[in-house]
Amino acid sequence: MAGFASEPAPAVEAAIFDLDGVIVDTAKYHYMAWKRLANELGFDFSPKDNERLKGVSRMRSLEILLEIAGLRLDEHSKAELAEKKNQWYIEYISTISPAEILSGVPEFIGGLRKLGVKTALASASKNAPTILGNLGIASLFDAIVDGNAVSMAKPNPEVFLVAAGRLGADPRRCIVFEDAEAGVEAAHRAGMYAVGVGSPDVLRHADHVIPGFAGLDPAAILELAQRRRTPRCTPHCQV
Ligand code: B16
Ligand code: MG
Repeated sequence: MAGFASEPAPAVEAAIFDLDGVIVDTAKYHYMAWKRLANELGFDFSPKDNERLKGVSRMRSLEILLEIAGLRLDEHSKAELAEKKNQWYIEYISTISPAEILSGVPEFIGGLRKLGVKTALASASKNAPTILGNLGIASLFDAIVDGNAVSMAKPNPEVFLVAAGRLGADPRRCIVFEDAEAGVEAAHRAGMYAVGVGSPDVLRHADHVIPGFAGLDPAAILELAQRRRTPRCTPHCQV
């Protein structure tokens, strides 16, 4: 959505949103399914362990889970376990409804769009289309990039760079909203400003941390990002 011709172009062109843990708390369903799998394999899996799985791909999540238990399995067994976990997860999210959209999210995204900021969803989840369909919020985004469209999982910046590309936005003029450490790192590697959604103790590397979107002023967040907009590109930057 473009701004009015008389308004200066916003320094922030686009806002990119993670899905799980930012738009909706599907992280709890991922946790339930991974815990069920861990218990079936004979070990426990704590919420603290689960932090390491947030934002990373399904197969990498399984590998971390097996590392925690000190288990080594062949590729075929790993594929079977990942599929089993995914079937449980699909069962858990099958009844997800708009009531589970996190507080203030539609208002915040709508407010950004009114200010002329383009919006995208960038999620590692291959189940994102089902979740967005059940929540009925696909129309909030100008572009949707999910785990089916990218091959490299966060902290690789691919998903955010593809989202910026689809929006025609300069990555250095994008803000990312993320609940996972891996996602914050991916945003920084993409050259983007990272707003952590959750606890500052977990999201230590985010440029700014918010507890959630309820009552959050879109203009205030844009101003913060614009003020802190220093070039992030290092020799490792993949922009
Ligand atoms: P799936 P996000 C990520 O979504 C989750 O945070 C992460 O826990 C999960 O392993 C990953 O999606 C893959 O999900 O198994 O549904 O393909 O946070 O990037 O929106
Ligand atoms: Mg997430």
